Amino acid sequence: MHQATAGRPTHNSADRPEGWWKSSVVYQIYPRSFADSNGDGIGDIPGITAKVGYLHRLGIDVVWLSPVYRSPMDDNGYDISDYQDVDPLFGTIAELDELIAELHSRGMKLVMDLVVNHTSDEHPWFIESRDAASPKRNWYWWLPPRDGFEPGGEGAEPTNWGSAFSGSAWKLDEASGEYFLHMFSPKQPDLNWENPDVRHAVYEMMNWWVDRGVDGFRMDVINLISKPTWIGDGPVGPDTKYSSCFAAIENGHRLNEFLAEMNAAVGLSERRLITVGEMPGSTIESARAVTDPANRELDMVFTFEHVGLDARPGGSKFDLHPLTLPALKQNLNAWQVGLADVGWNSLYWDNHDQPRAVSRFGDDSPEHRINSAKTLATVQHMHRGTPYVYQGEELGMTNTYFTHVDQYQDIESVNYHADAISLGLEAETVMAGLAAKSRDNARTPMQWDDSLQAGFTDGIPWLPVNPNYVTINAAAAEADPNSVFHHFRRLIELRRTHPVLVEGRFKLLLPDHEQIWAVTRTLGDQVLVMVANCSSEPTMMPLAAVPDLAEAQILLATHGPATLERLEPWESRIYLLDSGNDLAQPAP
Ligand code: TEU
Ligand code: CA
Repeated sequence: MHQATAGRPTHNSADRPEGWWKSSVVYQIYPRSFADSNGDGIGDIPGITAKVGYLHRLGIDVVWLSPVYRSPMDDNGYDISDYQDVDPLFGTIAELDELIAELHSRGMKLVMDLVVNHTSDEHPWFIESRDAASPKRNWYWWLPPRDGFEPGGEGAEPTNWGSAFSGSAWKLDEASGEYFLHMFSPKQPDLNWENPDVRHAVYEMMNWWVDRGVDGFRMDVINLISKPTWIGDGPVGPDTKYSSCFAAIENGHRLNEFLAEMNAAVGLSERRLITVGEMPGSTIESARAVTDPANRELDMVFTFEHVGLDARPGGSKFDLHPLTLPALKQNLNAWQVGLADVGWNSLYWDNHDQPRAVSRFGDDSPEHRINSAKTLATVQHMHRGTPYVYQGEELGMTNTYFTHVDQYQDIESVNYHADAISLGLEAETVMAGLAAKSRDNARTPMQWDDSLQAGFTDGIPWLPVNPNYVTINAAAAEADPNSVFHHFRRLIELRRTHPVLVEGRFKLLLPDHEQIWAVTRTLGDQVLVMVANCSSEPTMMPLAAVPDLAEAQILLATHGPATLERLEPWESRIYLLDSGNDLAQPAP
């Protein structure tokens, strides 16, 4: 029993057996855009509580709630000014307690977003830290101007690091004449985790939430918390003024030490809380170390490799780059193989920072949207790991395709547009990058029904509802047994009825095939075979490359009975072979 949790409610093992999160499916809610209960056009906690039944019908085990803490909302809540209070925009602590109780009453769990690489610049810690004499000065990263430069002078920033939201990663504080580090917006100053007081203040806050019944944490850019001992310039790319601060800082030398200390101080493993670390720049090797249960750090990480394949290497995420199926298959396969014997994978196609899965990896045209949304889900769930469903993915919601820059609200998108135009990029190119990659694609309101504003609000939504809500909405999906919603429900159900889908050894077949994604999962004498056509053209399956499926039982398919060999556009099938390995080998 670790000291910090002495006398605190320990885990009730009944509903948190060892490794329970491996067989779970997590649903991410972006509160601003999920459901508005008071007509102010902004989603809120009572709106979420009213939809718990919907999530239960979908079969969801865990809800990950993006930040609802007190915040000036410079980055929609990822800039926190009070970790132990709910922002009035989203509701009250009491309403959050009601949501936790509602979820727990149905055997579901709640994961909070832990944003502790940085705080808001309106957090009392930073307000105190601004005073150079304050004991909280080194709770953040303060440095004098570059040698030989006056504060505020051109190029006086301590290093040439660029922020993730464009511009320098350093901001001058006129009063003290020093600069503070902010890897994201200037209203998101980075905490100094070298300072043990900072770390213990964070652990105390986490324990406070666990005592309120929270079941785990999604940890925001957690692999950025260990800054390098040498703070200096980095390499600058061809068409940028700044070096990438991520490259300089990610996966720092004390990261594993800090994560192990956090785990012990909060009893993350001991209390069997679910933990996932968002880790831009994480590698298979770093993920093995972080998710190895023997190291008692985190359960899983969010890697960014597969969501970076369609960006020009070395360029920004908005520099579009053609994506091929072999590249995507092989990247995910590498992580399957890399964490097959140690650690565990998270599985996601999108979230509140990524464009919509069906528009990016599928085909969101009316002809193929439904089947490609279903097939992307099948492909994901047939990989070994914990699946994450982003709100609306279960409906096949699409990108929003804004046509004018003024429609964008996301700080990253707005800043990128201004920066790119100032660097002379063609407006058309910039708008094409935003249409494909802007985070606002994921943040348009949830489409509940075909009434005004898609049933999201009785007011005016903070971001326009996607006009296709008339056909794409939860009410229509639940009423249609062949909808994307029911396909997700059946997939999630399969995890309960077929342990092979959770634990089964993963094997990629046909790695170079341009259209077909085929895999097997094997557990004892149970073998699942997935064949999927991930293209908008029909294709023929090379039968020699897959196990003999003649006698196999189909567990889930997007299309009706078909010839074994021919796969229609975006057609996928999951077969069950149930008599041991000899059948698992491709037919001779
Ligand atoms: O995102 C971190 C992150 O790397 C992304 O913002 C990235 O820069 C890009 O948007 C995705 O390609 C986390 C949160 O998920 C994001 O919403 C916050 O804006 C960010 O951290 C700062 O807290
Ligand atoms: Ca509201």
